[in-house]
Amino acid sequence: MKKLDNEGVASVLEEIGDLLELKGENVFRAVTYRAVARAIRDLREPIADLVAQGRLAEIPKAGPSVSEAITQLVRTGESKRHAELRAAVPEGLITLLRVPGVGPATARTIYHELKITSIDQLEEAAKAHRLRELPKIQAKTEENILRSITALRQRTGRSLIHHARAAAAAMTAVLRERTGGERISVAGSLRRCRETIGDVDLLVASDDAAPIMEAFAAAPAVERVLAKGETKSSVLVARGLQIDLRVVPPRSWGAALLYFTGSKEHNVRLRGHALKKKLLLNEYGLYRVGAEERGQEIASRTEEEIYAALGMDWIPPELREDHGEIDAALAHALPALVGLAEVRGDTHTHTSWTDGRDDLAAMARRAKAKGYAYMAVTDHSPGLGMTNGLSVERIAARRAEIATLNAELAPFRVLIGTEVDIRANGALDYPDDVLAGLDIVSASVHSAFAQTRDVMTARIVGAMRNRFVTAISHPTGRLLERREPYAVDLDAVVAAAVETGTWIEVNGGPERLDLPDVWIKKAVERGATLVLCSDAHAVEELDWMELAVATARRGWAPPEAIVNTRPLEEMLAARRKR
Ligand code: DGT
Ligand code: CA
Ligand code: CA
Ligand code: ZN
Repeated sequence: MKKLDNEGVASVLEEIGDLLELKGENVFRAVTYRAVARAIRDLREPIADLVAQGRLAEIPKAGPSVSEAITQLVRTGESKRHAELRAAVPEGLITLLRVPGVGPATARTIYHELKITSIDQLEEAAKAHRLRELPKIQAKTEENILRSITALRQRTGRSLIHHARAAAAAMTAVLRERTGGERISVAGSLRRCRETIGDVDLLVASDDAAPIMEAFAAAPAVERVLAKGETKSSVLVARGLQIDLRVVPPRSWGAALLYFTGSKEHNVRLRGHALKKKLLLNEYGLYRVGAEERGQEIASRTEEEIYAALGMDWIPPELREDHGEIDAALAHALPALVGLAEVRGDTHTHTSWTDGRDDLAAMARRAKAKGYAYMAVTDHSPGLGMTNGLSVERIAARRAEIATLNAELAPFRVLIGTEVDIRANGALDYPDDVLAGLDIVSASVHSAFAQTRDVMTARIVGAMRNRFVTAISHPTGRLLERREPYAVDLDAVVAAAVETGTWIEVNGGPERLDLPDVWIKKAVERGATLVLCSDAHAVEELDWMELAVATARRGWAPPEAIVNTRPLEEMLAARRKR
């Protein structure tokens, strides 16, 4: 029996919604299933507990038939309604729906009019402009579909870091509970906080591997056991994510953690450096060449003692990419990297006034509870019709709400800001006199991504030259595993940041992580000012600041390069443009 967690239940309910719509049933039924799916994703406890305690009525909109589906999914891993719908809807139709931008209505039209049942056929038809001849499908939709198919093909199968982190945390909790006090750590790319994760690597120190292997394979999140050995096992969890577990002897903990954290390139360089000192480094320890057989290691218990025996400072995992960190560690010249505790506020957040889920009061209270001194609310400008952008009148109304909140939360401060659209022609979506009255103005590109590199660069740099623009948001526009960055000359953007004093955002949204790490390093070297942000659209997403911090650390950024490590007044003073 396949056990489903909250994410698993939510995705089946979402698919029921899609299937209902594909079948042409009442859309409101579909909307209900999707709303409940979203509520389950947002739950802070296992849906199985709600089922067990008869508390499904606590989920808004979960009527009798939705509740029945949830109960069946939790108890058996399957839902009768889902199975019936799958049987009633042709497979080809479901396939078309996998293309982002193809909703149920479009899928039905394409399927019935053109008898298209595969993504290859859909691509062919779009290229031949046969889609735009269909009722209710415009040329623009056809172009979007073609772009989505290209994006689908670009997917590497790597996971976004927040999904990998959640899976690793859940598994670590299970291992901790079932196996006692052993040391447990993530390793691999997740410990290095790479922007996407191939698989999760977990490491446990113990002399008794068998019970740990058992607990791992039997963990609730496991969908399939790929391999189960004496000291190494692999499983699949939700979304096709793989988790590898290795159990290592406690005396080799440091050497194993070093080895399995990688990167491979870092390890290779480190071993080469060891060999120059006639030392051998492997996953068990550091040895004098020739002495490894006798098991007399020079160092092995901690990473610190191994690096020290090699004459180096301990290297933070985020830097272990062979980007110069080994030479810096030898010279005792590694940068002091920014840490989460140094961040004093979040300057890019959204609320239910535009496309956020939670209201400003909830967002501000959570930001304060996180220990911040300030939070800027930066809802969208009206250019983004789809996100219900704030008209100038609505901004004005917002000030009263902010004043009330500031009275309640003092000394914490809510700042009024905007994420203002940079229109295709380079103009900003609010006039200067509106921008002048705001505390934080973040400018960003959300449209016309296909512009040439020169046009896009001029568009962005032009916005940065506006004296009221505080920061440039998500500068490359990439969406990891979904959309390539637009063409833009980042050298010119960094130069403009230095010249004008505009901050460059490091957006912690797990799909963005933008500015990317390699560019952060260049921007810091050239003296640009960075600002770390969550871009949260819901209270729990304020935690995405952690990912902005991780990305900044991967870019070697010290706290001095980051404006929101400063107290409120200093941060505000740093908005002055040159
Ligand atoms: P990923 O999973 O693609 O996001 O990237 P990693 O870095 O987590 O790679 P993974 O899972 O294949 O291996 C985890 C670590 O184990 C890796 O960072 C370094 C170490 N490792 C694995 N295979 C080798 C190898 O053939 N040589 C060396 N030196 N190290 C390896
Ligand atoms: Ca890995
Ligand atoms: Ca692995
Ligand atoms: Zn935003």
